[in-house]
Amino acid sequence: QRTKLTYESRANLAKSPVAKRLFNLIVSKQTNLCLAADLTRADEILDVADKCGPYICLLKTHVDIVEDFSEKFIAALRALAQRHNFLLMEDRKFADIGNTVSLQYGKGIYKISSWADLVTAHTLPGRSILQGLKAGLGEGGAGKERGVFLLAEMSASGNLIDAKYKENSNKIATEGADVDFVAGVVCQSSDAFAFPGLLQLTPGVKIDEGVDQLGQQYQSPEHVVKERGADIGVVGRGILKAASPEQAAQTYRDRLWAAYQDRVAK
Ligand code: BMP
Repeated sequence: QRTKLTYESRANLAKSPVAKRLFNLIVSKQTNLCLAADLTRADEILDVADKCGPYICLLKTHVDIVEDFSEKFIAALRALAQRHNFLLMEDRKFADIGNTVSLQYGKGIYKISSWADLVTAHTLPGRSILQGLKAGLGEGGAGKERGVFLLAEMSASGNLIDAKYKENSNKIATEGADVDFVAGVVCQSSDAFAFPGLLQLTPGVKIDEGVDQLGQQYQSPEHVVKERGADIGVVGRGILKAASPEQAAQTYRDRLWAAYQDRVAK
């Protein structure tokens, strides 16, 4: 059972070079916290990335909500990622035909493949989503370690994903020629996939469990790690809206890490 194995042992099983790097980073830094930096100004994102950087393994962006996006912002974000040793994930949730996805990944204003270590994608279009992303590596991303997390479940109440969709998403993540590009799965439960070389990224984490006004559903750090199989917990507003985001990041990091240690000890 993958949830009983340590991150160290799973690093050796990973087929994706980025997944291997992320497993090892989690171990060396002792954090399985991902910060969802959902802020709309570049300086706000850089500020929270600098303050929370020591406590996170991954910083997740929605770059299309940044009102003053610039190449300078990306350079500064990459510098912070290097200084504090975390990876960058652009949560683009690609979901189109291969050709369109390749353009969205490599071109346009954002040139995502040139700076994001990881991206997210829906499995809705099928396997061609992986081929499209690989094609979009282009000049900016070619030769660099890049990978994708595929969505197999969502935290939104009333979402349309059923058991069959989840099972087929697992097949796309674990079978075929492009699995070396898949670093993990975004999901809500450990039965979404079994292969221990992939990472489970689980959003919808908050110390105060409950729902927001727009369908988001929250579980505690302990619950997502111990009951749902999360390898990395994603926290946005639980940190961003706290009186001290830095202190909140530390608390989430401590609780997620303790829950992981409990999980593998038993
Ligand atoms: P928050 O903790 O503030 O609710 O933020 C959750 C983050 O995780 C958001 O960036 C959202 O886009 C993302 N997310 C999610 O909430 N549920 C999913 O199923 C998949 C996601 O990527």
